[in-house]
Amino acid sequence: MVISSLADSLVRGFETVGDSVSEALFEPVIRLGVTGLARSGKTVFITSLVANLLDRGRMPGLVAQQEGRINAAYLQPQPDDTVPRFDYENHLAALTGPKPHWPDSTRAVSELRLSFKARPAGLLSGLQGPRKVHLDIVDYPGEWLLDLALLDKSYGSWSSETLDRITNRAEAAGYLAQAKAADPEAEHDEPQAQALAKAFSDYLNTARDAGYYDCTPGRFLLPGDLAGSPVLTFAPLPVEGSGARRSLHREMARRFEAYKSQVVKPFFRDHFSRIDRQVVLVDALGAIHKGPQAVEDMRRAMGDILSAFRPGRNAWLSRLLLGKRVERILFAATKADHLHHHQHARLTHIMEALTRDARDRASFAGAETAALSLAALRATTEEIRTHDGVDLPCVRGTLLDGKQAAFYPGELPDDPAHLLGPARNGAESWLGEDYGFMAFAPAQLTLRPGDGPPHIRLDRAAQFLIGDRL
Ligand SMILES: Nc1nc2c(ncn2[C@@H]2O[C@H](COP(=O)(O)OP(=O)(O)OP(=O)(O)O)[C@@H](O)[C@H]2O)c(=O)[nH]1
Ligand SMILES: [Mg+2]
Repeated sequence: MVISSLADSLVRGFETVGDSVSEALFEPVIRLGVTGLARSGKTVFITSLVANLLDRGRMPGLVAQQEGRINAAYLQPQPDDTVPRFDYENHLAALTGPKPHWPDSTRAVSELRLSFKARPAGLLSGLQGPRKVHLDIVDYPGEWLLDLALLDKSYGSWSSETLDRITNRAEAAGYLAQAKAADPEAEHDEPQAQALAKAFSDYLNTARDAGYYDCTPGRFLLPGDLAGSPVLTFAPLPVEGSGARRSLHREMARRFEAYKSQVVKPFFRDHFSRIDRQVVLVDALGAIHKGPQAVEDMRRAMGDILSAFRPGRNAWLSRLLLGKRVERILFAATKADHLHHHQHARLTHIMEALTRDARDRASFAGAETAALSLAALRATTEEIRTHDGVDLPCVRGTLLDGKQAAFYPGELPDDPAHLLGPARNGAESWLGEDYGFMAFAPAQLTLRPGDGPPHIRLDRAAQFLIGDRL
């Protein structure tokens, strides 16, 4: 324990030295983390952000662009040789090709470096020539942040909390029956351990699809290279004490500890601890469509995700960060092109309310935070349709089957409490209003030279996240 935390501190120490050396050479590096739960819009966000930073015709909200200070922006090989590169070209081809479609789901961390040549702002602008600023964008699943809470738990306490939480969920019935039939104190038997782990990860996947967001351990959903390895072959069992030697209980507990030290900690050490700016993407409209329980669950998951940005609560993480902090955090509701712009402010208020608890409990150790609603890739146009004598603000787009449709999603409340209140009080469905959700395909585009793909407020997001450093 002592040795590993010492080693962690050393690694951070060296990185800090490395960062300040490149700062000293006037090539500052901004490390931007992009996260969110599954399907929240991370891949589309990064792809469109990069395309719009390369071709900045639609980025008037980025002050350096507005002031004509960005001379060039270009992609470069990223500095981390062992992290997969974010597959920008293929994702962009999917979104903007002749048959536009959404990119495939991504399951692991990836990274991309974009470099700018920009003249500094203000007085220095005339005196200094352009300097280089590097932007390293890191895409990682929000579920991995939820795992931070596991570090404080023993196998026994994690098991009992998890079993308590899922006991009434229909999706968990199959796993719970298997867990009940197992004898944790019997001798460890690998096929049985694998069957339990498989049933538990099947449960996690079904639960996530059903709208639950508390689906940890995160790597069970996104195993990548670790699929089938012992660190992912454990599951919660009703256990007491520390378990007999060679028992199923003892082996599961050992693997739980291995998951913490060999999966969770390296992620925080190698990726999370180096982030300067962070955007947390949230598919709030998707959750509202699924119903009150999904909204409540998402609110809780957001609270847990955000606790990673208040490291005071976790001694290990505080030691690892050595006082370094994320300087800015943006909470963005994605896919705002599903709403007519007259509802965008309401979506932003809901976003603010969803994260308020987490923000109130402690400020993010001095980080500046903001909330907004955006569409990384605008797939719709707006129109007013009259229905039963009432004007409905609609959006129109192409459905996944190629048909055109106009769509009215329902009226979000002025006061977010009208959604979050019932959600918190366990309502089964929304009273009165039904919130629709329609899956639009990306629109066919003909881009003018110098323009990136169409978006909503991506320039404002970029200004908040990196504008002050350009
Ligand atoms: N209309 C619209 N839909 C969007 C937008 N961004 C994302 N989507 C939808 O949301 C889905 C998920 O987007 P991704 O960017 O793949 O989300 P992700 O967070 O990378 O998902 P995983 O990699 O599976 O975790 C897409 O397939 C689209 O259907 C947007 O700006 N507008
Ligand atoms: Mg993705």
